[in-house]
Amino acid sequence: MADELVLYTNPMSRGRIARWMLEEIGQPYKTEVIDYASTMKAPAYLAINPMGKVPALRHGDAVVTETAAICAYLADAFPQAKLAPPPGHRLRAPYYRWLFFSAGPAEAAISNKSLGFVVPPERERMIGYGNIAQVLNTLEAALSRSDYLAGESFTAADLYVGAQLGFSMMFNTIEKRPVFERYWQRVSSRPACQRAKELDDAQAAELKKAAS
Ligand SMILES: N[C@@H](CCC(=O)N[C@@H](CS)C(=O)NCC(=O)O)C(=O)O
Repeated sequence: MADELVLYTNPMSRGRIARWMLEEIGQPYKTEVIDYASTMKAPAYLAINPMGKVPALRHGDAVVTETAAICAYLADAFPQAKLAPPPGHRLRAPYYRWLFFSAGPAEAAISNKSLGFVVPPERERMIGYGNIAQVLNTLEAALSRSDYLAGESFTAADLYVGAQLGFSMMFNTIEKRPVFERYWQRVSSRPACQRAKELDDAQAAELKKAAS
């Protein structure tokens, strides 16, 4: 029997990105909702993710945390879904590049921007992302060159970068640049993204109803 896939998530979290990835993979999985006010910092969940944050994924006895790592893990664990260039392939270079760029510098830059934190210009050289304009210009240039970030087809890097840009534009954390909007439209119109959205929206509505 195949190892069980369990996504520890909350529909109002980055867990939405991990669910989208699971829908792309097309394997059966279960979700366990972790509640911000109770189970998130309870010992049972801290044993899975000591950060007390979602998402986390369990695959048999393997646990992966960090949304980008979950996406990369699933792409490699289920190569038949063709969501990553094979290990050793040259396209692995842009694939890693944009996945790590988005999970590291871009995520930090966008989070800091949403908090109104501006790196003093004289300190930019010691901050991995420099400044937010540099990050967004770099992504804009990469996305202007081709439809996808690693070769001619959609990969987990597009899923992760697309979700970050899409959600950030939705929450007005970054400006809506036409290149970002076209890219988000392209990747979010995928059936797996739509299914994940419906499932998470339904789960969010259930939680809201249960709380009222
Ligand atoms: N770097 C982590 C961030 C995870 C994260 O911050 N998750 C938030 C929800 S989007 C969370 O669980 N917050 C609960 C808390 O910190 O108590 C990732 O990419 O998965």
